[in-house]
Amino acid sequence: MTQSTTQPTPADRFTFGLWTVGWQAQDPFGAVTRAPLDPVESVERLSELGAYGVTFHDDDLIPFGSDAATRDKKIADFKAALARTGMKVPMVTTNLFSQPVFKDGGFTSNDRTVRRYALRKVMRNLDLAAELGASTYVFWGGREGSESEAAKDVRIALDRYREGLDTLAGYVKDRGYGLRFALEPKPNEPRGDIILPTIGHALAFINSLEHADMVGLNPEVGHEQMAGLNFVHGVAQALWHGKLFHIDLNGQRGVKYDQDLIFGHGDLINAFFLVDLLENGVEGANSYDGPRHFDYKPLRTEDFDGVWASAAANMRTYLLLKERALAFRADPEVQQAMVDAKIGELALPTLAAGESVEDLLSDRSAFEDFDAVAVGKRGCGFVRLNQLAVEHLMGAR
Ligand code: GLT
Ligand code: MN
Ligand code: MN
Repeated sequence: MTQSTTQPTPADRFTFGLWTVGWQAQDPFGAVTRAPLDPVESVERLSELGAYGVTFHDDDLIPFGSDAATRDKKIADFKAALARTGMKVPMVTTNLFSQPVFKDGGFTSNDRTVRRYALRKVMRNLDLAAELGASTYVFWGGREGSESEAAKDVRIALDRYREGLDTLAGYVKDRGYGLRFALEPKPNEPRGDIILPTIGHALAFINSLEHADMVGLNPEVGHEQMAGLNFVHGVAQALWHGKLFHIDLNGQRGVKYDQDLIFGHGDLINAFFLVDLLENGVEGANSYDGPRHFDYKPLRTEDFDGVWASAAANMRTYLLLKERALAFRADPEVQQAMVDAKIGELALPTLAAGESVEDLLSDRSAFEDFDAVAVGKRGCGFVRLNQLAVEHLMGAR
């Protein structure tokens, strides 16, 4: 293992939310354990570590309630740091969850005045996102939900969610901004139940939008795993629909609260196959070429040395997994095991080119003469393949 391949560079396109390294580590049971971090310092430190860029919520950069002069100064300082370091801002998002006004949601609050305020808050930040050259605008609806079925009619809430996104997408198109929207699903937390809880729910919802062409997904590792779902499967389906617009990488250990661990510090085997999917996607299939965005929380136990160590750990873990995934694919034994397991055969259409249903019906080998019992006894060879993956992952091959 050479150091060079796991030393991140901007070409790897690693990005971090300002809210990740800047998390002060307050949780429902305890106070902050770290001082606030200036966004300028985050840009500089992440750049030194080899990152490509940063992302932010409006309130991460400009504290909520700031006056116009403070706002202008914060933006100017941030822009200067970007110019000094060459760091980019590929994605921007809105905080529609921290302030008490959003306690029942932004786009789906029962209170119409809150919904109108939410739209204006997003519009103002869309202007800034466009100015900074971002290409993706994320919508994580953490407060769009309820704790009681009596409190919200989900069918009507979805009408309002759609209205909000249609209005904002129309705004982006009218202004000629080069932004696409990426919805980020999550099953629960902070609300008891969140609307658009999984990748699948969000994909179906997108189909109902007026500007569906410019709306895709920003799935997060931990959010699917909180629901016991396989993240690699979800991302593969998002890719299949051409809807993987962005991705939030982190770690999660099973069905529990949202841990936002360092990438790879949760389900490592799933992380290995995720990197394999992103880096070595099946030829011809939709592939992902966007930023590798880390949305994690440095552990509450850490000081600032631990914060920067954890930022570096995300990138190094990703690059190590990429290296292992490439070695896995290049291993002749793996290639043979894939042939034995008929991995390539799945790409063959089930009917031959030009074959009709009548042709299939008259093909005796497909049914009358097919020995289903014998074929049913045949092993698939998947264990061997999986063990080879585990051995590559462990550095044992
Ligand atoms: C919040 C959430 C994340 C989202 C961010 C974007 S904010 O920290 O936990 O998963 O990606 O709004
Ligand atoms: Mn999360
Ligand atoms: Mn996220």
